[in-house]
Amino acid sequence: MRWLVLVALAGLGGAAAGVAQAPDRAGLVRYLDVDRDGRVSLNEYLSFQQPRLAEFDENQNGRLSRAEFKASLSEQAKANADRSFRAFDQNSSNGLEEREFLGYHAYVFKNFIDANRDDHLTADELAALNE
Ligand SMILES: [Ca+2]
Ligand SMILES: [Ca+2]
Ligand SMILES: [Ca+2]
Repeated sequence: MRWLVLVALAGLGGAAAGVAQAPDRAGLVRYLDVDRDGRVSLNEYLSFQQPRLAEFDENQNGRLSRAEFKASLSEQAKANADRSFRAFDQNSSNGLEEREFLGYHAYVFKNFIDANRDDHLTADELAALNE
């Protein structure tokens, strides 16, 4: 299920070519679309991202270090990992707690994934990321 990780995509530079490898974008939207309204809301997207913090929190201290955060990102997003980490570590704890981690992903969703800014991701918007 490599493509599920790819939706975690989202470079702050906007490039998300990794999604081009997704075999079935409609299937991906269906997977994330918990309330079955045909679109992925910001909350549905963040619900997908939330458990990924624990998944990449190697030393289980409840926050992602710079290296752990970087490991959680797609290849495209890794290029901006240091800048993103600094920007979203708002309490200067040198780690991203859940609120900060979700803040990052909400920012990415709103600015790079949800093209028409209606707080929902559609298969069309996902396809557009390839262009
Ligand atoms: Ca939905
Ligand atoms: Ca922090
Ligand atoms: Ca949208």
